[in-house]
Amino acid sequence: MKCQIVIFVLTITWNYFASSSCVTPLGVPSQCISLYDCPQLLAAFELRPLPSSVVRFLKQSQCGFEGYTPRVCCGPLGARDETSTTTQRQRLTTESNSNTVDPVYDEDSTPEPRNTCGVDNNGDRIYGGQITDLDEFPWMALLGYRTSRGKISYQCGGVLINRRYVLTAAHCITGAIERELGHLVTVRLGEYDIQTDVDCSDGECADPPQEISVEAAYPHHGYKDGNKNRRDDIGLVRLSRRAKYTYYVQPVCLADGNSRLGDGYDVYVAGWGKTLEGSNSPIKLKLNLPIFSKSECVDKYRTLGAELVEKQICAGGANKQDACRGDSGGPLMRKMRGGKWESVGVVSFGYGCGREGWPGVYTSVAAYNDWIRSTISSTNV
Ligand code: 4AZ
Repeated sequence: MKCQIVIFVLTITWNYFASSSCVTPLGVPSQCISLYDCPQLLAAFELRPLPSSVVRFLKQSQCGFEGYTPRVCCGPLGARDETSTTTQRQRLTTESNSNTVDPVYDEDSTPEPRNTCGVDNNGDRIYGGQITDLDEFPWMALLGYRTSRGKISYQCGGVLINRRYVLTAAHCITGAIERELGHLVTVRLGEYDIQTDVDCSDGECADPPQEISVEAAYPHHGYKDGNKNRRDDIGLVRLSRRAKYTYYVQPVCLADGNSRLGDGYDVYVAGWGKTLEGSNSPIKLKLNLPIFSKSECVDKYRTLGAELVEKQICAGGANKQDACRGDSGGPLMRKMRGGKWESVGVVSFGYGCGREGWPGVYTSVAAYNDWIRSTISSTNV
């Protein structure tokens, strides 16, 4: 009898594990099955040479063993690559099929849907200080400006929100930055260390960054250069071609009305901005900050003649813990329940950097969610 119970329990357990549900590294719900029953991932082993990003993806897909056979959370491989999307809804902007004109994709007309945005495969590492891991925050973008000397200078940040649009600050697109630095001409995606061509960390190397020229930039109409409170400091950059989603290039989710952010709530800011050493960081950095009381923040900034509005968020306020010059346009982010990331704010301004009691000011993404959607849908033509 005892033996029968044991066998019964084992059978149930076996059936349970034989096909348990799981979530793929790209955040797609799926089943944990034998590698040999998953043609998508099995096909990856045919790649020669096997890229390190694919190896990592396969490792992340593993969800156990069946004897000596690995089980995988079966789904599309790493990059939801362009070949699989070519059969999807596709319409052309022009009557011709010329190679010089990129097709316009309907899915570029909206931010990335909730089921596919905000997937950061990272999260199983111990971080050294504030340096991010190679594959952390794969939606981070660096904005490049052509200087009067003809060089490209990377000075602002942004986030990829679908294959064609980067969200940033209005002051990174228009106004003083253009006069003082130059015209925004390029966006770099999948970057980690701006000093090296191929970025490696712990024996893993990232794909080279994707450098995509800027087709158009749309600062919010309400933004006025020189306005002390920097209201409506938000803008969109349209890329001249679609970014390719890879392990190192992914879109972030956008906060909406449901994203509640109380005082003290834990958020992150990331970028390549100025550090305590005084110059911009060559490596992507991150910083954990608390949301700062909005009413206290309003009172503080009022003393400087800046009337903050509803659509702004304050975060930080601790000594030497802040975003700074060069981080502008980059995201304030939070990890949602379920592990995906959404952008809740855009780095806008502050009273210097890292002054005790002086939080940084961020444009609220939730407050401009409708503006982002309508701007994308009307410009993706
Ligand atoms: C800037 O100049 C800047 N401490 C960005 C953020 C902050 C200050 C300055 C917040 O881009």
